[in-house]
Amino acid sequence: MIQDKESFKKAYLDTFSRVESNPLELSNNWEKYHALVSLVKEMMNSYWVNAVKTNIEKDQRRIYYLSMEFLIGKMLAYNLMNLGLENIVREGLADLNINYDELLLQEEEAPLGNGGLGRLAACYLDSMAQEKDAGYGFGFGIRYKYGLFTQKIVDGCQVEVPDPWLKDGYVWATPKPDRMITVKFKGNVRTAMDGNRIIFIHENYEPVLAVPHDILFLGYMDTSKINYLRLYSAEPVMQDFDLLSFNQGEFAKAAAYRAEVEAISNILYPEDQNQAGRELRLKQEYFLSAASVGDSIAYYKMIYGSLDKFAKRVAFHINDTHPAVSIPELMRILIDEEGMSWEEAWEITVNVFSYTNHTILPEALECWPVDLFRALLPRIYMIIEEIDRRYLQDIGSRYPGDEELLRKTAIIADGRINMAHLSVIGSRSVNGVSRIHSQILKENIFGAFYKITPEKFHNITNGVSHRRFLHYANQPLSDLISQAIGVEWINQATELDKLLAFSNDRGFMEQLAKAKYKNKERLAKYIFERQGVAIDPSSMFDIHVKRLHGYKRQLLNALKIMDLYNAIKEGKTIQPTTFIFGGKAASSYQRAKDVIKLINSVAQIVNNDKQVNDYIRVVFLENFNVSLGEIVYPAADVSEQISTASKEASGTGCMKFMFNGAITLGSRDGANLEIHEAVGDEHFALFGLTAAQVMELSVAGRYNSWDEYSSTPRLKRVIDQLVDGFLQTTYDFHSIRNGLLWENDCFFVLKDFMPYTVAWEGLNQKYADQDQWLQSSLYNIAKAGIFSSDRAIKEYHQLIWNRKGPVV
Ligand code: 26V
Repeated sequence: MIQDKESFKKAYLDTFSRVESNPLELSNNWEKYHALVSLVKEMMNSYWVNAVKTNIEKDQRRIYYLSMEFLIGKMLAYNLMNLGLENIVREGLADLNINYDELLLQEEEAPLGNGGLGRLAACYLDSMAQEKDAGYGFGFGIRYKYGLFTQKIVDGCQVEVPDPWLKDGYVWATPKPDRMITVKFKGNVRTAMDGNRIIFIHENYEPVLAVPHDILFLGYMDTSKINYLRLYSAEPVMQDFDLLSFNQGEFAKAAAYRAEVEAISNILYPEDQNQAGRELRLKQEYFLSAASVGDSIAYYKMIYGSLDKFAKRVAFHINDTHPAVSIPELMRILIDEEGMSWEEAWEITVNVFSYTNHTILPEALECWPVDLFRALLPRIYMIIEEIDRRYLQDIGSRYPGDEELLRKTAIIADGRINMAHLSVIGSRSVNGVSRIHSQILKENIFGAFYKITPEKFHNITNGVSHRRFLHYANQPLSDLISQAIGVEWINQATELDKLLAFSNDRGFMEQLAKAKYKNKERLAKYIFERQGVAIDPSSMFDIHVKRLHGYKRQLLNALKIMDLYNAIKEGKTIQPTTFIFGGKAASSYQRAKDVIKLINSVAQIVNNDKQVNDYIRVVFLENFNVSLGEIVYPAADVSEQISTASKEASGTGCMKFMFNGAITLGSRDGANLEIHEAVGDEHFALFGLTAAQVMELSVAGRYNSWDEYSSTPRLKRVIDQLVDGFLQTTYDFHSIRNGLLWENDCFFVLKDFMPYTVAWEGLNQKYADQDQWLQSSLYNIAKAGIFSSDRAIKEYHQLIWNRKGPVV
């Protein structure tokens, strides 16, 4: 037990001598880091062993959260914070002449996600550990050898570089080869009779081993709050297969087999709003699904001896449709391996699955070509066909003559398998991730399903880990809050509301301003050291960080800055502002990459123009990721959340900014609307089209971007500046201009330009009155509690996972 500095030092030295091969004096920082992680892991392991016993004794429900992405961020300092040991460790190490902060730099961030969806899964793991009394939640994912690429900015353009995050071994994960699962691809299915029952025999398949690597996660200051993330890597079945083939002179064949297998967990697809449609992606999805479902069945039988009451004790949650093949996979196991009837198996399946939709963008909705699917997963395809056949038969008899309903909800149509339809039909619950998004699901993409099964549909607005993004990332503010209202807010984020009592406390408000300033200094230092751009911490930090995408409208922000530049050149004065951008573009998304280059070109002009750079500066942060987010969110004054209304399902960055006291400049979209509702007009800058207006205008002929262009001279000017030499580069921005004009501006950048600019100016003027600004900042922090992922996870437990269903 580590209670104080001395007991820590003893335990550390002990561990060090066990796990390292050099004496402490001769070892490097990595070895010292490795020993520290080993010690923390050992402690966490013993907590886990206790927790799992309680879990079984109390017969708690197990939730499998299946996700192709988990963007977990760095673990060492976060775990120590959750254990309440950070200071003890820092001081203990100092006594041993070891610098704790240097050890922290040794940790690689696991880049196993693209953006919001993956980070949400990580926040939910955190909160599932925290809220474990309602049921045990576990993450199941893939251990990609190469996660998301590292972004370099070269001459203003994005260059993708592989991130070898596993090169030194990733110490937090423990391999569990004894829990591996065999996953079967390709081959053919033969039927036979077993008495009077038809059985299905999958033959000539290619087996792949799914080997788990477990990472433990902690809740706050309570060692019984612990769960794990199980990440699978793909390995060839027989280790001696190569040797065998080698002896038979088939080395090339063996090498090809190994490469094909390992490809499955080799790389994360970097497209986050575009269905890949590739066989390898489907392989990954089935690999994760079969491993997770197989694991749950094996574990359940080990504990309970049979599958009795499986649906009462187990829940599977699919994070978007990516793991949707786990629905037919469970059917396959129950029928083919456990000998159940179709009806028995279906009753269990629809009672254990629930599905969250994270996007309505048509290009992101997964539809697999039947031919590709059937060749890769022949038995799973048969089961999907049968689910579809029975579904259509059932609906056909309940709604006779309603051909449209069948057409709108069928799983297989036009030679493709609609994974969203499979997910809705195979789940007992479907939810969206913000109020407006859930409404759109019901009225729009799942309208027909809503008509027939309204009880399936729910909303659970996303949440973020306030422990990571406020308590851990923003120590100055966290300390100030705890001094004012005590520490309970760390467990119960709605306690932050109590801060409102301090709005007239001058001392407190001064401290609040100081905390923000400190965070801005930290970011300014980071930017100067990495990118050589000097920025002023007393300027207004206006920050736009997220994946680059047309609908997220980084372009709108860039055009606004160009407009502002023009105005300042003509004598306008404003509150000095630093515009900060960050985010990655999918490697194949040229338009998004053009926008990165545009932002960097604008930055060049602005930052090198003496006449304006007392007022504005522009920075594009290289390689935005979780760790950089932890420096960025606390430093923001303004949070840019300006997606085209209806397109951003929720957004979660908006919440991370809010917890850190930024004021949102937001469109009428996703969670912005709920943040606005929580803080009111006075503390939020809302602008632009509504979702209904966007949908109405999207109908052909209702919008003509040329009208906006010709009727707004300021706008016309900046659009022309894209291509008239103003940007002083040979890079060709015609494609961006064409998108806005000849392609009729599908994200309504021009339509929202003036309302956006006006809203920004309002905020900028407000910044001049620091007292008023700080009031709004405080108000945002105080009202952020409902956006904690603890709240979201409680809702998942209440509304979905623990819902009383039939006991099967
Ligand atoms: C689709 C595909 C298609 C195949 C290739 C890989 C891939 C990866 C992701 C996706 C869909 C991603 C959907 C998504 O990321 N949605 C975001 O989810 C956040 C968490 O709910 C939410 O805050 C964002 O608004 C939403 O865009």
